[in-house]
Amino acid sequence: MKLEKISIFGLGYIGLPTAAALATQRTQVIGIDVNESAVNTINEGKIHIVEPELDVAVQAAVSRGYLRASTTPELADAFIIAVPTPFHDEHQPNLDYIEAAASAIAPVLEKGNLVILESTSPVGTTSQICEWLATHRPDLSFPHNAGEDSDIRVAYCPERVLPGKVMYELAMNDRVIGGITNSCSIAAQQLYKIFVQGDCVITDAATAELCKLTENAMRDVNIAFANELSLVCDKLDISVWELIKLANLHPRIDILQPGPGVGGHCIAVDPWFIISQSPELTPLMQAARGVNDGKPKWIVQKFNDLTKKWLEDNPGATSEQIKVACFGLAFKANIDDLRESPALNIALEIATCHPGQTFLVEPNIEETPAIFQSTKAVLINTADAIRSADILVLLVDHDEFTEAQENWKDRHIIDSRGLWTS
Ligand code: SAJ
Repeated sequence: MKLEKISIFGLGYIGLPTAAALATQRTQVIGIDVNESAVNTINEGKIHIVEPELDVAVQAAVSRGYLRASTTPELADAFIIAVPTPFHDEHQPNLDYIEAAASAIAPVLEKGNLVILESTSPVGTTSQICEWLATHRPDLSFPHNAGEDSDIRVAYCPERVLPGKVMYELAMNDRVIGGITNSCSIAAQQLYKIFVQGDCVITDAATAELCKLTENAMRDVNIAFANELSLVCDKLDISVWELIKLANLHPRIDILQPGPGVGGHCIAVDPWFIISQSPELTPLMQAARGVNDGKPKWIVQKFNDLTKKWLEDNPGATSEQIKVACFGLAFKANIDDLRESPALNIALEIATCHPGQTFLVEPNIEETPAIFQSTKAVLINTADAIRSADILVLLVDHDEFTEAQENWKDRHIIDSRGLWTS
């Protein structure tokens, strides 16, 4: 099929890198976003998010005329939807952004076009898109009822890239492509082959939807296992880091790493898309969510216990005198993304409840985040925080913290990542 011009809806952490990857292959790309300031930034050849190598790719694509951003949808050969899918209260998937994208695409659809959903979505969403588009465009036929000969082709192809390695993984990872019909899958496969060096494997839409959810749910369950072990080890006074290292020497054991909880927009959210459709069949996934969501509270409790110990070690001192430093606010190592970050929530809880000074250390941001406005917390650098703090709470395994040199044995530390005490 003709794929000379591709339109991408949603210019965030997935849409913009995908736009840049396609434009780098000399395909005309038009990115659509409701955020006017992001659109203006991209049209200047700059980026509004932090992701290694993305700035160079966008700059080159815009200056060579292959990438352009706009708030207004226009004609194209193919449309890719890469918008967020958060959840409502009670963890029910919220498809409002996808529905809005479908409504925006509908008026500019033409016979022969391809529509691809990349957003992580509950099973059935791709068929739902067909319904939404068909309602807006009764003059066109869609694959959910017209089959292989439909005017419009519709497929699901989930993104699978890891923040921090997006540009590399976009090109190298295999893709799972689930068309509503086989000709939809083949059309989508042709599009991804423009920039993907990995395999583009074809299945049906529902299997592709569940495949994406399965990948993240499995990771969540595995992290929960590591987090649960960390509680057991703490009680038994055993190093969980050494334990996992030793267990992983077994050829069929591969335990992940405990941390302060699971953050980001994916791993902590996606299992709910499976659970909400089959609550009675998913006790394991629900338990994993509970274990991972309980970890931040456990860390705060550890902090309160350590504060008591510090006061015992320093007779006559008051808790107002204790200076605390929280190392890391991002949801994982070496990124600036604070969305759904357990580290951020733990630091906020400490800054709110601790009567003394709280220092925040986050090498990837420049200003104290606004949510700390009503606290006395201030952002300082790693060396100053290590020097000045009485209690050190290590929350994110940023390289800068790994490289820090200190005699940790003499310090009061909560090390949620095993960097300084393992
Ligand atoms: N984490 C741990 N221990 C570990 C690994 C991770 O506590 O051993 C924590 C991290 O600190 C972070 C959270 O889990 O808070 C999630 O981090 P992550 O690196 O596991 O995953 P994400 O959310 O950055 O990206 C995931 C990836 N999915 C899988 O690896 C199965 C990525 O490939 C997906 O594209 C992405 O979700 C997505 O967009 O769905």
